[in-house]
Amino acid sequence: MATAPQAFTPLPLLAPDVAEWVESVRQLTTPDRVHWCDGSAAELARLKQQLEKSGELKQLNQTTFPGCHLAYSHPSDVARVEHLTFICTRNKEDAGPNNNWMAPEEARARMRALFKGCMKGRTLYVVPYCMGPIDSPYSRCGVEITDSAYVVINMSIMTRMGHAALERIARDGRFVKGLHSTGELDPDRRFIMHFPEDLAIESYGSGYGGNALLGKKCHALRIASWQARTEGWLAEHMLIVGIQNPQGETRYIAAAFPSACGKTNLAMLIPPESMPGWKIWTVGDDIAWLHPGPDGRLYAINPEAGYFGVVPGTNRATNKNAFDMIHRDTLFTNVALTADNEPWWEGRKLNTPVTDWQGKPYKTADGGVSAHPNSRFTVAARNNPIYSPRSEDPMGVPISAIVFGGRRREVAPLVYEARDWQHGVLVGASVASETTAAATGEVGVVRRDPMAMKPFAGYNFGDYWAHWLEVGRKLEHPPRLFHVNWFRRDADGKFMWPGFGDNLRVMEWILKRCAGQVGARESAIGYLPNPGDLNLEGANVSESAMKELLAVSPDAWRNEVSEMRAYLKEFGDRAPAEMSAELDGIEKRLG
Ligand code: GTP
Ligand code: SPV
Ligand code: MN
Repeated sequence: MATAPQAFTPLPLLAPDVAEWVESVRQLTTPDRVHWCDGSAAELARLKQQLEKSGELKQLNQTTFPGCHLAYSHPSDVARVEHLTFICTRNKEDAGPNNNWMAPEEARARMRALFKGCMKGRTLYVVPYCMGPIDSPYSRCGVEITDSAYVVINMSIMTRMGHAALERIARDGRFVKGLHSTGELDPDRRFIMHFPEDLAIESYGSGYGGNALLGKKCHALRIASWQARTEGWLAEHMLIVGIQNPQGETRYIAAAFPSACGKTNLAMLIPPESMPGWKIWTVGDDIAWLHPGPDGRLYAINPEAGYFGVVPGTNRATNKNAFDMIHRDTLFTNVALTADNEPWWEGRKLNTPVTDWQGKPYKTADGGVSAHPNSRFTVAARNNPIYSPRSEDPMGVPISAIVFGGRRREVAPLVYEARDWQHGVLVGASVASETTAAATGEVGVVRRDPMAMKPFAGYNFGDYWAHWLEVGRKLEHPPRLFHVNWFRRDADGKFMWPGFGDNLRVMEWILKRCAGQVGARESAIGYLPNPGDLNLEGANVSESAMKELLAVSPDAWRNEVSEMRAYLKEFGDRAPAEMSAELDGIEKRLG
């Protein structure tokens, strides 16, 4: 068999299946070179240098932003493309009405045609990666083949990438196969295909975020959720945060909010000055893998090793931790530039932009945005000043509460607690949220986004809810389940809740509920804080606003219940009967 010219490396010998697969992809895509990534600092430096030379990466002001770079993506390739994302199961029903579906043979044939010869003149990079701590029994490995050095750099920050991962693959004897090419970046020749039955992903025509960094949404959510169902765990779109109270006790919370709805911010929260003694520890900001532990509690690991975070809105007041963190060794994508060659974005507060996210001259007078609303930073988790040492714990952290949330200007109160796990599954399934710039399409439209997983569940939501119910039944000490909404607006369209650091006030109530230290007011939809139980000392929120934030409007909720019934109907027999029973309960309590 002819082999492509490639640097000598003993690595493939460690995992023969990988070598075989790489060779078959090489024959299909015909790259000029094959490079096996070892994940070393030297390799990373070389890749950056190479991209600087080709103009794909721009070095930023090295005095104020040491080690930072800027990349512009193609203007048509700036977010996840949900309409071009498919779950290709043998049985269409297994993908469910929540996913686009294509028959596996048809999808494979289409992708084969696209991939054929697509790497001519390019380098094929082999990126072995591990999702989760290398020594955790809960971690899972994959190999991404890509022709984008930008993707390699991102993967080296976002995952445990390189030699150690390949060694683990050899030990595990299995891995997720992810094949990616930026192709022509033509939206008409762009597909993100998932083959959960084969643990495989094929992505063509995009170089951006969740479309291209295959370890993230494609593997750690779509493929992993499928695996989790068969193996008895959960793969979720959740942050994981440790909250240390003034007594020095740390409790862990996992929270599922849809894309661009506050996960990174909550995971890195800075306590308000009026709450001295509290401390926050970030375990993860986007994805959680949750396993029932031997003690009957639910344990979470963060499969990622870095953050691919929303840049706009990040400043000293909203998230000083993130603001400081992205001042070194950070890769920015699609932000604007100042005259001093510093990155700039809406809400940075300091300085002004001279060029926009496409590198074109920017006139502030135009009124449009200069950084793309979905511009992102990629940075290693270890750069986070409050990175939890428990993030590296192979067994993960015990979860006291799971919090669901959406971005809703009305209806959903600031916080409420589900009656029990089964009711909580309905609460999670009922999450609705305004769409954001994290995916292409209209922004600000309310849609159902169950458990913040609408774009990421790798199988039928009906089966997914049944699986959630099953996991809850098996847990002797399940976490309590809550719903929050930081995004209620008043008649003038202004946010009624200060949000950000002040969200700790809500977290404190949640933790007190978990510890049985505070009562609650029972309502038709669940338990709400009694007046006076939320610590509002030093918070800038009026009594009337608080009343509104914690109100449950029977009319709005009757409407919500009937919409939810219609939504469940879409899933036919696959939607568990327990969900309708929970809706009956709410309706009855509403009177
Ligand atoms: P993904 O990375 O897309 O999954 O997003 P995310 O859920 O991590 O959202 P992130 O924390 O990056 O926040 C998205 C946007 O919401 C940013 O512009 C934030 O400034 C804003 N935001 C976050 N938390 C709050 C809050 O409590 N209140 C308000 N009003 N805005 C917030
Ligand atoms: C999201 O959209 O939820 C993200 C960004 O976290 S991406 O990696 O593009 O999925
Ligand atoms: Mn996300």
